[in-house]
Order: sequence, then structure tokens, then C-alpha cells
Amino acid sequence: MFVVVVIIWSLLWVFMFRRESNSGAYFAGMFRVANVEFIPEYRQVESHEFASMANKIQHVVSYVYKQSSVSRLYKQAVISDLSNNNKGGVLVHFWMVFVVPRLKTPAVCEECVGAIFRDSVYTSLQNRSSVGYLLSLPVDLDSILINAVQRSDYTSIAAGSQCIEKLYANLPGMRIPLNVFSSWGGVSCHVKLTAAPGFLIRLTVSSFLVQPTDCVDDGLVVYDALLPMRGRILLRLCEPVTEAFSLVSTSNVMLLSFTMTSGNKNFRGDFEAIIEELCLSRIEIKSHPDFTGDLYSPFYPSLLPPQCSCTWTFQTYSSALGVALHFKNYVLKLKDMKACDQGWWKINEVIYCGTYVDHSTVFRISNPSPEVEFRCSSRTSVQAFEASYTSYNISQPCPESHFLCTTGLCVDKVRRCDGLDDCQDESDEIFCSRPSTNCAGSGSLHPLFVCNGERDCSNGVDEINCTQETTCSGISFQCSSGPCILKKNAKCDGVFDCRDQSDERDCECGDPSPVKKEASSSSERIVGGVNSVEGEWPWQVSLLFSGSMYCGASVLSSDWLVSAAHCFSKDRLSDPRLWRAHLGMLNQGNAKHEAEIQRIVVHKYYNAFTFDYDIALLQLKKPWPPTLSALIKPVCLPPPSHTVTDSHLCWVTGWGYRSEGDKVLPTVLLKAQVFIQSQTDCKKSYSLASPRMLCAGVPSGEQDACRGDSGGPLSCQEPGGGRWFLIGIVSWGLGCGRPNLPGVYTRVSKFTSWIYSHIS
Ligand code: 4AZ
Repeated sequence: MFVVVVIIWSLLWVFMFRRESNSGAYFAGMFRVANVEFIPEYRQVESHEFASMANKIQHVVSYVYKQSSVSRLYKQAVISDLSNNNKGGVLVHFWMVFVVPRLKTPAVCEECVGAIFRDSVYTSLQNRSSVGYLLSLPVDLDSILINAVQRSDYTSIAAGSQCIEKLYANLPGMRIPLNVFSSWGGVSCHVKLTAAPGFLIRLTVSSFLVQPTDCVDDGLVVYDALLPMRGRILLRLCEPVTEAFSLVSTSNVMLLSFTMTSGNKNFRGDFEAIIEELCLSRIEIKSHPDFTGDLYSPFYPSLLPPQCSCTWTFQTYSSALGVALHFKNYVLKLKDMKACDQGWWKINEVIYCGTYVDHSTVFRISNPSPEVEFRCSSRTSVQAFEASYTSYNISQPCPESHFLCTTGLCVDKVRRCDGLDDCQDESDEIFCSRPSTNCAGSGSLHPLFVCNGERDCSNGVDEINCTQETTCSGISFQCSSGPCILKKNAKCDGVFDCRDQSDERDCECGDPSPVKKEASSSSERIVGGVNSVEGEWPWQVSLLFSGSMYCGASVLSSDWLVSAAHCFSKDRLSDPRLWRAHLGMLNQGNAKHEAEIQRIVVHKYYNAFTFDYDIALLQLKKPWPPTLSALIKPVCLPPPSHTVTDSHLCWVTGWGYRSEGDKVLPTVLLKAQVFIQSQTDCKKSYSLASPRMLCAGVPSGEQDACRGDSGGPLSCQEPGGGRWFLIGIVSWGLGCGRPNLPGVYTRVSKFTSWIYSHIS
């Protein structure tokens, strides 16, 4: 009996557990077979010609890996496609499967698998070419690319998928319609596009109707390859598209990988073969002083592919004239240690990186005949850009009586320090001496004092006629029906200021109801903070990533939260399924409501190096229940003209660390009072502070936000017990609680319209 049990147990172990403890490692790859003529039959996987070629190649790949150090793990290679290609020969697209014991590390790494193949080709190189002979198969060393892929990619495309379509664009200029419906054939569908060799593919997306779920349920990934290779993603489309746009491949193949759950989902668009643009031109800037011309990125208005290059050679009319490039939403900055990822520029032998911004800039080249070289340098497709060029007087870039902004724009000197952002980056509004109040003079009162709700002049002239309709500007409050008034903080102040009363609409916000009046000032500290009481910050949210407290956020409505982009910027952090929002919570672990996240919208200009545009929106899967509305309440959003004066009370709140070296997070929600600094002072601490940032703290540094508070609110109360507005979002800072190094916050008033465009 005992022997039988042992035998059965051993067999069970061998067949069940051992098998279970193995797992697959999947790779997709491609390489070029040189010196072989492509024949049309290779397009048909069923053809005899394909089978015979694929067999030969499969044999070679297997031979390479069976000779290698991972021979015992190698299972099989499958040749999925043979395509013709711009360099001649045949491009081979293949899958590989390895079986790896789960407990044995390391697994087969991506670099190792690639290196094995490359080494084999390398050792067989002949002459001085990049072609090596593997069992007499001529493989181009430079063309080898091997990527690890998900098992799901392999099973949905390689392992007998029902939904693969192959389409060809044989003639340039013919747009081939491409419509995909959710009923097409399952959740995952793949469309492989191939153009004739020598051409590129332009895909036009006319509309994409899907549920916006961060590509969890519905989405489209466009690859610059025929297999889903991670290193070759051109575009991930997770949101519905209603306005058509197009993008371009870097070779003659493209793969569209659709995920569409059931429902009325569909994709409409087309694709075509296009010729590679020769982006090379000589531009003469004529004598006429107002002469301007336009410069477009290659394939404009299509998105820019990861590879492209352009050279523009300019010639101005006189050696005293340089060339000014006026960009709509792009800026050139000297390249530093970091790689350029939104465009690489060489202008007169100096290298610059381009970056997309939300304002216009001017780049001046003080040379009458400069050569401007541009290269695409992003990993995926990026926005196209457009610039106009003019000549300018090198010795005097701006007209006399004008001020040169750091954006390169020229603005009238009288506009310097006038309280309005004329330069579009506020460079005309920093390092201004505090304006004198000048209460006696008529009409020349500095905008800082006008209608800010405070009596700056003893005669009160700064606070009169504040609700009279005037021309709209950056410092006026715009009523919904269009007209503007000078009263800066008219929003939700309990007084009807706009004729249409829109200033008091949607004002169920920023009105907490703490259960006890004040906390008995305990000695617990955030950085220099005290415990909050229940209901004091009903918009405060704790965001948990994979079960651990990671960031803060604020409630904007029943299903939207706002937080910092940097909380979601890396691979897994951008997956909404791994996040939970804890709402109506005072002590960690005691949330009144736990919400799942449906979607994370990170600002498209968020810059992970500079933390510029550090803002993200989170949509909840379900709204929080109205029964909790005593403990969960939205915060008010400041309109663009909102100003914070010395009479505002501002607090930063969160469950973050209490000091730089702290190891344990507090359980109770802490609050610390901080003061908002002028942008001039902010720039003294952090020269990199952008107009989208604000500094807040205390001179000693003793009250501050710290790690873990990120994404959480900096809330300011309107003077006289008014409502609470979300003025900042905890973003960054040098250390925590250091003197003269305040916390840096995302300036929310710069994002009001961006926020409303997504949440309403
Ligand atoms: C952080 O790492 C962080 N002292 C947040 C705020 C500050 C510093 C660091 C400001 O999340």
C-alpha cells in the first residue's frame, strides 16, 4: 500500500507540480535575410513557397539556440511572416518560446536571447559587410531585433488566432479603407499592413469609438513592426477619437492590435503607401522686413515617426540679419546630460533638444546663413510641429522699447511687471519690485491691488466697480456667458457678481464640516504639522498602489479626483487596475469609501525630468455614494484669475513622512500651515520653477510636505471664512523641511480649463 501511494505521489509530482512549475518566456523578433529575392507567394502563409522558406529559417533559428547556453530551455521558433523590405531581401518576423523552470532564476533575459542570435551572426560575418551566414542563410546583423512579449500577445496572434487580417498597399496614393468593429471576431484583433518596398505607411484614424479605460478593456496599439514588439510601439490609443489624425511608420510594415470588448465599438480610418520625404531645403529670406515663411515637421500634419531627419539651410539678405524661428507650441533648449526625446536639433554645430509646451516661443539664430538640422528622437509617434521663420536684426532682436522674454517673444516694456503674463512664461512678471499702491492717481493702480478683495488703498479706490463688465484679460474673471469682471475671486463667494449669476453656479465645494472644531494641538508632526479632525479635509484622498499608500489626491466631483502626474508615470503605475482611492478617511485603513479607478489621464506635457505639468486626473469606476456626502466633498477649483493674498489661509495635508529621514508613515491625516511665495522668491530657491509651479512653505522650512504627500492638496480658504480652493498639488522639493527650500506645488489655476475639458 505504502509503495503504491509513493509511486502515485511521485507520478503526480512529476506530471502536475513539475509541469506547473515551468512557465513560458515568449519573444518576438525580426531580421533581414539578404541576397534572397522576395516573391509574392511569401505573402501567403499557406503557400508551398512560404512553407519551404519558413522551414529553412526555422531550422536555422533552432540550430542557433540549440547550440547555445539556453539550449535546454529553448522550445520552438515559429516564422509568422515574410515581408519584402526597403533594403532588399526578405524580412523575417518570428516568435520564439522558451520553457523556464519557475523557481530557477535568472530566466531567459531579453538581452541574452538577442545577444545569442547576434553573436552567431557576428562570428559568421564575411568580408566587411553586416551579413553573416548561418547554415548558409545570409542574415543582416544590423537588422536583428528581438523583444520579450507577453504570453497574451503570443496566444492572441501566434497561437491560432481567429482574428488576423493582412492588408496590402501596393500603389502609393491609394487610400485603403480600414474599418474594424467590436463584432469582428473577438476581443483581440490584429491587422497587419504592408506597403510595397521603398514606401512607408500612413495610417489615418478618422474615429475610434471605445470606452475610455486606459486600454484595459478597449484600446488600439499601433506597432512599427508586424509583431507586437514593445520597443516598436508607435501609438497607444486608449481614448475615443472624434477628430481625425494620422501617423507614419518608419518602414513598409505596421501592425494594428485592437482590443474591443462587446458593445458598439468601432474603428474607422484608412491607410496608404507614401514615399519617404526628402526633407532638405534651402530657404532664402527675402529683403522685405516682414517676410515670413512656414516650416513644417516631416509628414506634417501627421504625427512624427521615431525616425526622420530634415536639414534646412537659410540665407538672409544681409549679414546683419539672423534667422528667427517662431514655434506655436514647441521650445528649443540647449541639450544637457539627458537624451532628447521630443526632437534633436543641431544649429550651427550646437545641439538642442525640443520640447512641446502649451505656448509659443521664438528661437533666434544670430547667423545670416545657418544650417538647421532636425532629427526625430522619440520612442513613439509624437505631435507634429509647425514654425514660421523671419529674419531679425542680430544687434537688436526686439524693437526699441520692447523687452525680450525668455520665451524669445518681444513685449512692450510698459507691460513688464504689469501683473499680466505677456511673455507666456511670466518672465516679464518676475524680479519685479513690489508695486507702489499709488492710490491717489486715477487709473494707474497695479492689477495686483485691483479688486483682489482687500482694501489696499485707504480710500478704497482699489475695490470699486469690481463687477462692472470690462475687457477680458488674464486678471479678470470670466462669466459663463462671456463678459468679464475685475473681481478676481468672484467664484463661489456667496455674492452674485456676474449678470448671468454663473459665478455662484456649481458651488457645492470647499465647504468642510469638521466634527470637532479644532484638533487638540498634539505634538504629532507631518513636517511641522498637527493632526486633522474627522471631516476637516473631506476632499483629501489617499491613493494606494498595489495595496500600499503611495500618493494623495483631491475630490473634484462624484467620480473625478485630481493628483500629480508623477504618481503614475512609470509602467505599472499607469495601470488603473492597480490603484485604489480611499475617500472620507482620517486614519489610514479606516476609509469611508474605497473606490476602483477606471481611468488615469496624465497631462500630455508632463515632463518627468522637470516635473512641469505635474497633474493627472483619475476617474472612479463608480461615483461615491451620496450618503457619504458629509465626509466626502469636492474642493473648489480656482478660476485662472484667482489670486491668493496674505489673508488667505493655506494648508497642506497628507499621510506622508514627517521628516526627510522618517521611516514610518503616520496613521492620522496631518495638516501643516504654509504660505505661498511670490514667483520671484520661488525662482530664488529653484531656478527651474516653471509658471505651472508655485512655492509654499515657511522661511524656517519647519512646515512642509514630504514623500507620500505627493498628489495631495494645498488648500486655501478665502478670507473671512469663505470656501476652500485647491491652489496647489504637492509635487516636489529639495528634501523636506529644509530652510529656504519650500515645497513646490502644481499651480492649479493654470489647469482649470484643462480639468473641465476632461471632467465635464
Ligand atoms: C515627494 O517625494 C516630495 N518638501 C513631496 C514634497 C516635497 C518633497 C518631496 C516637498 O513626494
